[in-house]
Amino acid sequence: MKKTFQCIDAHTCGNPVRVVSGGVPFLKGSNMLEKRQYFLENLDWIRTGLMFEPRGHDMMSGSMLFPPHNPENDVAVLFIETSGCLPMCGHGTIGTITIAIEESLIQPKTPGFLKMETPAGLVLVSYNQEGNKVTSVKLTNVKSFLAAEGLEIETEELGKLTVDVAYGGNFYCIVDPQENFVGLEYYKAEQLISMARNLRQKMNEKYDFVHPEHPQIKGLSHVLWTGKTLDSSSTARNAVFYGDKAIDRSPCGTGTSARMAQWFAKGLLKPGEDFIHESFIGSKFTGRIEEVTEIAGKPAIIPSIEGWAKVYGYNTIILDDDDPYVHGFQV
Ligand code: PYC
Repeated sequence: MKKTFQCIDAHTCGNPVRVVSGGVPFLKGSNMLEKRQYFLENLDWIRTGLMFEPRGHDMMSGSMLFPPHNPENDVAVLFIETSGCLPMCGHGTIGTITIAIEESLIQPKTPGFLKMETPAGLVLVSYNQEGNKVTSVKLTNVKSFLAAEGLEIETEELGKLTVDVAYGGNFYCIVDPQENFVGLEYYKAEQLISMARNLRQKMNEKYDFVHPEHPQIKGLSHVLWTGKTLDSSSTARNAVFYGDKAIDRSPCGTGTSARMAQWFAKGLLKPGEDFIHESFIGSKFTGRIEEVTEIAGKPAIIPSIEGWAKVYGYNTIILDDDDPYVHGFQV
C-alpha cells in the first residue's frame, strides 16, 4: 500500500509545524476528543510516519484540519506530534492558522477571526495580515489552572525537587530555580532533556493528574524548566520538554498558558498585564490573562498567546509499505 500526503511546512518562532493539507483520513467521532481517540487507535501510523525520522525529527509536530462539528465554528484541528496527539498545542495553532490562511485552506466566517475546535475545547483565534502574509496570530486558550503546588519529588540527577503542576491545554511540571536546580541557563539542552524525561516518569508514578472536566486528558506530558531571561525586557524564560527528546524552540503556547496560571495563582500576574515569554532559543510569545474564571470550583484563567509563524515549504510525503521505515523510527 502506498499513501501520499500533501503537507505544508512552517515554523512558529523556531518550532516546526507540518499541516497535512491532502490525504487527511476520515475520522469517526462527534467531537475532536472522540476523533483524536479514533485516530490514535486506528491510524496512528500516519502520525509516526509523518513525524518520526526519517521524514520528521525529534521536534516535529503538525496538524490536520477537519470541518467543525458545530456549524458556528470555522474549523476543527487534530494535533499530531512525536509524543502522540496533544489535546492542545499553542505553537501548533499559530503555525496551523498561518498556513491555513496564507494557503487558503480555510475561509473564516469573519475575516481575521476564527473559532477552532480542538480536543481540549474551543479556542478563539484572531490574526493580522499584510497582503497575503499572516504577520501574527493570537489564540485565546482553554481554561488554564494551577493543579498542584509545592509537590516534592526525588530525582536521580538533581536529588530532591519541589515543583508545581499547571494545566494550559496539557499538564506541565514547572520547575523554578531552587537549591538543586539553579536555572535553565546553567544546563545544556541534552541535560534538560534527560533530566526532564526522568522527572516526568517519577512524577507520573507518584501523582495522578486528571482534567476535572475532560477525564480523557490525564497525565503529565511536559516539563517546563525556568530561569533567567536573555532579554531584560522579557518577563520570563522557559525550556519546555516534550515527546522523548524535544526542547520546544518556541516559548510553547500551552506551557505559557500553564505558567501564567501558576503566576496568577501566586499573585505574580494580573489580568491584562503583558507576559513576554522567551523560549530556549530566545524567541518570544506575548501572553495575557484575558479573563479570570473557575474550574471545578477552583480559580482558573483564560489566557491568550500571540506569536508568529513562517511558511517555508511544500512537502509531498509518501508512506509506502515497501519502505522498512514506512512508520518511522526513533533512536
Ligand atoms: O506550543 O503548546 C505548545 C507546544 C506543546 C508542545 C510543543 N509546543
